[in-house]
Amino acid sequence: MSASVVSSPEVCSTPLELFDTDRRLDQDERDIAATVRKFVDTKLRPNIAEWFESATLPRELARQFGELGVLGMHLDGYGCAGTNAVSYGLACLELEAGDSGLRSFVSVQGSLSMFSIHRYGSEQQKQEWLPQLASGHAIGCFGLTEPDFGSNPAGMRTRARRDGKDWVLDGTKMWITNGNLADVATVWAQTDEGVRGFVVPTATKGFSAHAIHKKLSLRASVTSELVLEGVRLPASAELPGARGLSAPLSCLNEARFGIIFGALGAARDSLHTALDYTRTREVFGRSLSSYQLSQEKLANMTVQLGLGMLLALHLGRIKDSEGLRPEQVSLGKLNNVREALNIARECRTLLGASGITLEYSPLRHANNLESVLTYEGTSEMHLLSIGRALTGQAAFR
Ligand code: TGC
Ligand code: FAD
Repeated sequence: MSASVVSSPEVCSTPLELFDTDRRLDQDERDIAATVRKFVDTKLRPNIAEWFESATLPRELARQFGELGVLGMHLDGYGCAGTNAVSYGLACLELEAGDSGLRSFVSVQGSLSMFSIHRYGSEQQKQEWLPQLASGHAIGCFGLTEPDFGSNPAGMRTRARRDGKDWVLDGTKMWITNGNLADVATVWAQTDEGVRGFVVPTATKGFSAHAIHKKLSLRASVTSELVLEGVRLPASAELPGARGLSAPLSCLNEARFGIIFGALGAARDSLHTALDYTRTREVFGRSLSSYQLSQEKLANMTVQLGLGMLLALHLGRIKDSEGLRPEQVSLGKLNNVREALNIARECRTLLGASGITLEYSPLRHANNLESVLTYEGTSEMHLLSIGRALTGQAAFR
């Protein structure tokens, strides 16, 4: 017998063990993942069903995330940890194993609000906002989507006009994560010179945020409409480096990258839950896990989870070396969210009726992943982005 083959089948402690992905990580990456996992398991997991049911996310979580060091962790300076992209991805995965709403909070703060200021802001904007956002003393949001322009932000109607040295902003942004919690909003608007970004303190006169209720998905997350009515800002509020639509779209690449890993956390947690349940649930006199149909489901889900993890790590390593092309990010986001949603739904079937309650995580994850499939570019937008890369033809319009 070959020495490299394990002689007898051992029961895996986790499905990902079969892919041996942990050993593809360096020690720092493993430590970061373990730290975030412990934080999620001890501080968040015990409360998450309650937050989901009551549709709340406590504001003080921001400080806790700040202390944990995950806010803007992949950015350099200004109180940010400056980790590599893979570490950031792993943190997203561990957070989303708790709930997509938790990962959303961290994505929006670090990859959209902070990244937009870090990449395109003036030194004064960076000094003013980044340290407070990194520590969680301030909360940020990112307003790109509008009621009539989601997939097609190029059509945005929010307008910024010059009035002397000031800017005056009018318009409405829709579906904005953290909108009601935010101290500062990055708002994208049309100007006579094209799309520009603005750092808007939410206490500015004329700015208001309205919480969106009755959500069936991402309930442990604040989603809001932002209304800007004659919001007057000094010239220094403009993001000086942001010129055109490519600026907000480049921020999306960062958040989408986190989702490539994050969605796998929701899938992993669903699969762990289903595995535990099927081992102890007896049907027709035997454990549910002993039936071939159950094992087929568990095996297929493990294959998809592992392939998603390999893809995420592969893209992460490319991002950390030469950087990713937007269509590579699309490929990862499309596949991993789609497969995570399939896994969460399939896990729910294994739980039978018990699976429809908040006592078990898969349906909560599946409901959340409906939002994740839609935000940061719908699956259709990512298909079209890959289609454009393959054919050279843009079929968006
Ligand atoms: P298009 O002509 O393709 O591009 C306009 C300019 O932008 C450049 N570009 C990009 N740059 C960086 N990264 C990308 N991903 C880019 N995609 C395009 C492009 O090169 C061009 O540059 P230039 O210099 O030539 O002007 O633009 P288009 O209007 O045809 O749109 C293309 C499309 C459909 C892919 C884009 O509009 C799109 O991605 N739509 C989806 C919108 C979206 O994802 N919105 C997300 C909002 S934020 C959010 O959902 C947060 S949820 C967070 C949470 O809670 O976790
Ligand atoms: P639409 O663009 O109206 O799309 C509707 C359907 O039509 C989709 O299936 C879409 O794929 C399809 N479609 C659109 N165009 C085409 C086409 N050319 N060809 C084929 N099919 C097409 N936005 C922010 O700016 N900041 C945030 O923080 C934020 N947080 C969010 C949080 C949540 C919980 C949710 C649900 C959304 C959030 N969004 C945020 C908005 C999100 O980015 C948009 O919902 C998303 O981009 C899709 O826009 P839409 O909802 O207007 O759908």
